[in-house]
Amino acid sequence: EAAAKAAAVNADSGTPTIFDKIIAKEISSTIVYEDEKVLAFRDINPQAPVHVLIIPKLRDGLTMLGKVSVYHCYFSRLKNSPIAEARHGEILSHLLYTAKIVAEKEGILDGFRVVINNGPDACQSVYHLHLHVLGGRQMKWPPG
Ligand code: DGP
Repeated sequence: EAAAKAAAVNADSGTPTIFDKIIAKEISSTIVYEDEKVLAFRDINPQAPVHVLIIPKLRDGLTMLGKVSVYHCYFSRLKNSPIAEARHGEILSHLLYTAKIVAEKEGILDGFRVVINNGPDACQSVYHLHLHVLGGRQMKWPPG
């Protein structure tokens, strides 16, 4: 089953990232929630007592939420990074709904933050769309 998943992931149009290996369970992670469409696991470098990443299992042409200006493409692979289109509406809403499920499971419904770092200017480091769910401490605004 893991091999089938990996093959499906490799067939999509985005460049494979470390998150594909996490989905295929080739790299271990602490999974908080999983269904057929999304995987939620603890960030390796937590910025809050609760720091969970939520990713779509099949990127289906979706790597980023929005386009990166070519002037800011430090890495050539970003030039063709697939971005959200109308057809991604269902998975985008499912990702956001999963943030609520994760917050509920982690006991942080009274206050949590959902972050998407999009593109180099926002310090996106893994080009597989992901939501950060942060909580368990007082958040500050504006974020750095
Ligand atoms: P971003 O900077 O928004 O692209 O966030 C990427 C996050 O991914 C960053 O907070 C660290 C996390 N991360 C990177 N590699 C791994 C990994 O192998 N395992 C886990 N659990 N998290 C990772």
